[in-house]
Amino acid sequence: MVVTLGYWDIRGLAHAIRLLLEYTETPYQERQYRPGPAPDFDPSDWTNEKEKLGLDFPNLPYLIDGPTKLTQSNAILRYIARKHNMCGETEEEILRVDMLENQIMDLRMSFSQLCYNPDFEKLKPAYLEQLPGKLRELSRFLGSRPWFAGEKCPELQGNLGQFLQRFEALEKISAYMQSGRFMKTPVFWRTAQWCSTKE
Ligand SMILES: N[C@@H](CCC(=O)N[C@@H](CS)C(=O)NCC(=O)O)C(=O)O
Repeated sequence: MVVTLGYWDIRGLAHAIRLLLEYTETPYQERQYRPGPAPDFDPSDWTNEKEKLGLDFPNLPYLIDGPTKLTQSNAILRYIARKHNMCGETEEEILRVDMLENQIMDLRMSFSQLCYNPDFEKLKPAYLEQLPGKLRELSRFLGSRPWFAGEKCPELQGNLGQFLQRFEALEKISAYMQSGRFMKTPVFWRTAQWCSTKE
């Protein structure tokens, strides 16, 4: 059965879900919601449907898989991952997945808070100052393992960079990235100060 992924017409919180759907060869279709033009960015394409989909906690992204309807991006990722035994097997693996899920969410949220802040340029130096430390933690966590469970940044040239190369070289991911379905940009919604338009 084809699952439906609903989200805005940006990468945002749906990107990891799209990658996982592609990687697991899950047949899916997208319902991409499109806000109206500036300056109002009318969200009614979404809000008109929001309460009619039978979602317990109506939000974007959502995934509808037959009778199963869910929101919360990490719950969606875990739902797909569980079907393919990708949540870790040993206690150590499960713990690494749990920690990483939340650590990455914190990193993404601090980045998106910066990108949606009207004082983006003012706040950027402090953000960039703490970023290498955060990436070093991530790099240490990956260590010499092949898999976990912007600005020029040397931390991304070591094992994290190689991890990214391994990830993007996965057959399904590489095919997706070369397909018309892949969304390089925009990463954020129309009101963000960084990467809110299509390149
Ligand atoms: N914790 C939620 C956050 C969801 C969220 O903030 N969604 C934003 C887009 S990134 C949205 O526009 N939601 C639609 C709404 O609030 O009606 C998740 O991880 O899925």
